[in-house]
Amino acid sequence: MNFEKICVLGLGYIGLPTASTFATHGLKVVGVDVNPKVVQGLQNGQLHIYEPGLRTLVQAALRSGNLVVQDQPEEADAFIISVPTPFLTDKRADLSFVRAATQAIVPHLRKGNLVILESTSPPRTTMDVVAPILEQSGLKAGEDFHLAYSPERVLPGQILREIVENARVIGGVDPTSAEAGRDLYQIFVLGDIILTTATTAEMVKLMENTYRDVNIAVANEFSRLADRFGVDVWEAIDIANLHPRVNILRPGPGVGGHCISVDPWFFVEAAPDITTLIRASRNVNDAQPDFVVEILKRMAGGDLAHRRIAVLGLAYKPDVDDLRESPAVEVAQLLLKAGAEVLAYEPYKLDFQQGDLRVLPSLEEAVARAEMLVLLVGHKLLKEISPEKISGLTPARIALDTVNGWTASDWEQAGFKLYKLGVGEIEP
Ligand code: SAJ
Repeated sequence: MNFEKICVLGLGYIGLPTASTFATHGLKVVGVDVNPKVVQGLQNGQLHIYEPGLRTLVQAALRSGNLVVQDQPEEADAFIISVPTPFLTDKRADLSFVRAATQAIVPHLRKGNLVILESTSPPRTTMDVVAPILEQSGLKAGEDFHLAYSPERVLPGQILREIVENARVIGGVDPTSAEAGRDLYQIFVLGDIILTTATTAEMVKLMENTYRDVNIAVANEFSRLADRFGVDVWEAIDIANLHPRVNILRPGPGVGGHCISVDPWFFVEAAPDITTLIRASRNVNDAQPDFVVEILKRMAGGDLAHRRIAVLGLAYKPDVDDLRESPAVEVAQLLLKAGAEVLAYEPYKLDFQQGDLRVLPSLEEAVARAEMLVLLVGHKLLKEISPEKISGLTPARIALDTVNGWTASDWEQAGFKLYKLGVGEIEP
């Protein structure tokens, strides 16, 4: 199949890089977003999200004239749906954005078109939710138009490279739809393109993130065991990982972001009777912020009320500006709830505010009155803090490192008692 013009619905972390990459590869691309601020910003070359290299790519796409941004889709050869699928408070997938975007395509759908869903979705969404909406046009999926599911698997922070280089799975509602999807993505994808069914592709996406979540959960549970038995979990993991068939991930303050902490719930929702392990793993990871607060409470002598704690890092993982579902934010909120005074610093989001939680303008201000320091995110620039320099800026002399980002001996030399998550202090 040949493509000259496509419509990308949803210009977030996935849709915007996808739309821009197609545009810089010569396709006419209509980027669509329902948020007027996003549309106006992009029309003026301003981005609402941060991802290394993205600004340059978007500006090149706009300058070439191949990318236009507007609030409505229009006729095209292919439509890509890349809108969010958040979850509701009861952990069920919220498909309202997927439904609305699909509905918006209906008036513009023509015979021979290709529609691709990229949003992470519960199994069977393409077949049972998207196809029936599109068929309101009077056209039949797999007969009159092609329909496929192709999940994005790029890692935030490395999106622009991975979008091109990663292997891509394309699941069609029929084999011809998958082939049409391959014809589209091979315009810029250098990785392998694997064709399968739509529901297999949906499962693959959820399985990858669930696998990672379960593996982080076991690492987090090991950190609690190490804490109890007087062992250094980081040392124990390094030794265990020398085994040729073992690769334990890293414990930390919890699992955040918009993918790994969300996607496993889609399986649990779809099949609650057969997802015991997946649910348990989610619960272990979700409880990890409580474990961090419990350690801080021990360090504070049993009570956190009125203790001044410098919270370093609020992002969901190192070197990104994304605070969605961040366990570090959860730790900060739990500390506030326990009556502590939280002095937060997040170098990538200085304007962040959530209830009483507010980011201070500098590291110096966060530590100036602190009694304790806690490192919650392994941002490069937080890991590189000099303990000697910090000791002159803060009255605090105890610190907790939840990500194994600091070297204990350096901090001890600078006069700190450094505790680490997953390092039991019980003497052997
Ligand atoms: N984390 C740990 N320990 C680890 C690794 C990660 O606690 O050993 C935590 C991180 O700090 C973070 C969370 O897990 O809070 C998730 O981070 P991540 O780097 O593992 O993954 P994401 O959410 O940024 O991106 C994932 C990736 N999926 C997989 O690696 C299987 C990415 O490839 C997907 O495209 C993305 O989800 C997505 O969009 O689904």
